[in-house]
Amino acid sequence: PQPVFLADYQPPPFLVDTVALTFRLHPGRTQVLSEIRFRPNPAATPGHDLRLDGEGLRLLSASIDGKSLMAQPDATGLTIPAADLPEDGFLWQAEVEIAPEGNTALEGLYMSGGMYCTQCEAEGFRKITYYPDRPDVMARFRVRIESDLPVLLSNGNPVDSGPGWAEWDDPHPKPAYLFALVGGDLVATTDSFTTMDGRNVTLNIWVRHGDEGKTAYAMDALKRSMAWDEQVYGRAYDLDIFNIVAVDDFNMGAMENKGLNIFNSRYVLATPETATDADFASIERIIAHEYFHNWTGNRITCRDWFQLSLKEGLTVFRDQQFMGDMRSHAVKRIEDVLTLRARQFREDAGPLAHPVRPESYVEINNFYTATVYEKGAELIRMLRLLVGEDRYRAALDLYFIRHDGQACTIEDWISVFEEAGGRDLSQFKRWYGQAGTPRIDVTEDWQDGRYTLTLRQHTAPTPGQPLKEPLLIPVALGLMGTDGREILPTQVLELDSPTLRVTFDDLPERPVASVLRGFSAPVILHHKLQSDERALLLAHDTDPFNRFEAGRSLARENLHAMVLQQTTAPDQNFIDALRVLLRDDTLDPAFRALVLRLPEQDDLAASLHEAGHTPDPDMIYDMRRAAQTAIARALEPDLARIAQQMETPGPYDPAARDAGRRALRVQAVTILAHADGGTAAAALFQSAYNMTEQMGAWAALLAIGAGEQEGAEFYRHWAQDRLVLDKWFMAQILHASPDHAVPLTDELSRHARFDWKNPNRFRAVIGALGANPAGFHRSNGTGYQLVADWLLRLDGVNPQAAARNSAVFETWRRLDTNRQSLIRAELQRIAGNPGLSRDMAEMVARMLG
Ligand code: BAL
Ligand code: ZN
Repeated sequence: PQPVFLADYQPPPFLVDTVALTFRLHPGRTQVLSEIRFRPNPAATPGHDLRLDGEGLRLLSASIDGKSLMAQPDATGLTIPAADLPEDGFLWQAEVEIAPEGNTALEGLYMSGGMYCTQCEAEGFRKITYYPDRPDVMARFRVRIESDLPVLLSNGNPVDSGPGWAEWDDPHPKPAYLFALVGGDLVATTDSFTTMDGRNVTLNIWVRHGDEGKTAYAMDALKRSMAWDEQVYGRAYDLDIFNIVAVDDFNMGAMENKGLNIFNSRYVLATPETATDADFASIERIIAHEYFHNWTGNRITCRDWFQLSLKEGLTVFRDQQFMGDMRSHAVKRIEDVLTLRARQFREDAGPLAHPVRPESYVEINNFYTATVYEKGAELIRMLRLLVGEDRYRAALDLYFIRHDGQACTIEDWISVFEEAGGRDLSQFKRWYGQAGTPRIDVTEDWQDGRYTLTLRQHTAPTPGQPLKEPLLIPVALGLMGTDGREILPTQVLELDSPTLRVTFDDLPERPVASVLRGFSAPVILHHKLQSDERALLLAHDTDPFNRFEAGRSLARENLHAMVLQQTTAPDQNFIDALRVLLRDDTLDPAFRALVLRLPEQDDLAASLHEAGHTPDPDMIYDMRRAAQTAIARALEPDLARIAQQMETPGPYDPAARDAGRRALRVQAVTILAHADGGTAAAALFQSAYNMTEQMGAWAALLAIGAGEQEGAEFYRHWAQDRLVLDKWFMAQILHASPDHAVPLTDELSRHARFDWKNPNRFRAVIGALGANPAGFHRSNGTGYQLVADWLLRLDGVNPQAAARNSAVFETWRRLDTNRQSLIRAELQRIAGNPGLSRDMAEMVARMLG
């Protein structure tokens, strides 16, 4: 397949005013009737043929202005010659047949547990009917659904309904990717919200019978999201009804279809007994994210898919702000940076690296990535820092006024910041086009009372981009005195050339620099500090992110030393610093939990590689465990005290305060297990009244090779709850020992409840092996082989999910030559498979480079 290039963009030759669709939902032969009113696009050259996208459709009839025609579809659509098209516009009518019951790719119209539902982003609408399926064609949709199913939903407001039918009208022009339809035997939780402009909005969350008791938190999160977008961005909801539907089989987390959000059920359904605090937080975040898309994505959408970050980066940034406001900004920022490093830095450092605005793609589904989403959000965070909060808000106001109802580009976005921010941002714009994570090296000089700080930026080559230009990088800096007092409060330096030197005179002593406060830019910082300086920042930095970061750097340096010198314990001063932190009851428990958590195996592999070493997954696993054991032995009484002290009496409250206490308690028990043989964890498992502690305790047991009896108990109790069952599968594999992980995954993949066509279940089993580095990277290659076998099998039914899971191999080039050749062989085996999907072919080709 040919790649699509950003540089080749052409405006659509025809625009669409209205779309009327009739769906006759019927097992075995669903029919879709379309009436589409086209007119020539004044912005395009005249005289074009009409090209409509369409895949897997059986065309029954077609006509233009009532005159039937014999269209000859090809594999990707059909073309009507210009000569057959009336000059001023025309009505296209067509009747197609589709087979949602056989649609395992979960794209277009498909079935999940007896319910009809859709997923059209990015290019799923063409699997429903013939249409110019591109985001810059925005039209008004009216939909009629005919079916015996009791609940029939589509976008917009309900018009009318009767036995066996329902009609919906969406007054807001939208691209086809935001179309949605649902038909099923569903039950709603209903509430309402009155907008700031006085509109009374009905809110429904539709679920399968039996799940209605699990929607309260999602509904609460929705109402808080609606209020927040009004207060913070001045954006109100614009329809009379907002429907959310939970679906078990879903490729993404959720989808922001206008007025009809469709969610993976794991991001809707929760009770204290079945969902962890992390699940509750994900639900809150994703409900907010999809709701926020109503303005950033739906009313203002993307001109083409290269601009995807225009809506995704911005909406992630908005959901991050919301979560910070709802919970804790400090903790949220640390968690976001941990995710960014784990997913986006990893992507940026390997063969799948691409710019926030890619220049080409074969399959756009392969670009719903951490770079487009999370790095995209970081770019907006930097823009806000560079122009200031007030001008950020002014820029957003301008964006909403100027571009409402339009399909836009990154250029449109940058322009509102240039105008409202009063500055030229052409250099900043490079961030959108240049892949790779910049590295900043910091050096210091102290002479005669003059302190000089030198910052140097460098970005390593990435695929297709051998040379990098200097970026505009905001670096937030503060200076601390050795007594722990702040000498210089935060100021933002703008590093816009390869090197920046700043000097500070008249300082009473050599300061300790706190660089990149708040993680002010998505970069890898190299700033050598003595361990007592790090300990000082950990204890006293006024910036909570850098306080955390000081602890993390200490941990990483200790673990690196253990791996490289094969010592079996971290330095005493690291353990002492942890003890001080653990005993400081003035500190937020959630913050303490984060600092106590050692860097993950993958973080250590990446940082060792970055430092010029070849990471050894087995050694990393062993040394991380050895460090846990040493910490557990040294801090046993403190950890035991914390485990008791952090008990939350109940009833369960998912809010940040109690969630933080539970996080610290579980973290304490997890470390403690390395000293007490799991006694505290086993006790917590038995006494837990919520899934967070039950799951946390069981995981702590699994990690020390115990927990078998608890696992059996867990299964007996939860086997009928499909979301909890995902946890049962996943935890065992994630925490399995290196030699047990592959055989266990193989065994569980034969389990009667391993429904591999369900994306959540596939991720919980095959995905979990990839998330267990020492297990996946067994040097005999059995992990690679098992995963490749499953990817090939999944590719045959669901290419999008298979391609997404294939990114597990993206770090292969940093490994030793034996592992590299084993992975290369698996990637080549996949690449050579006849009938490989376009999705998978592109991913594997990029990884093989
Ligand atoms: N637009 C796809 C799902 C999401 O990012 O909200
Ligand atoms: Zn999104």
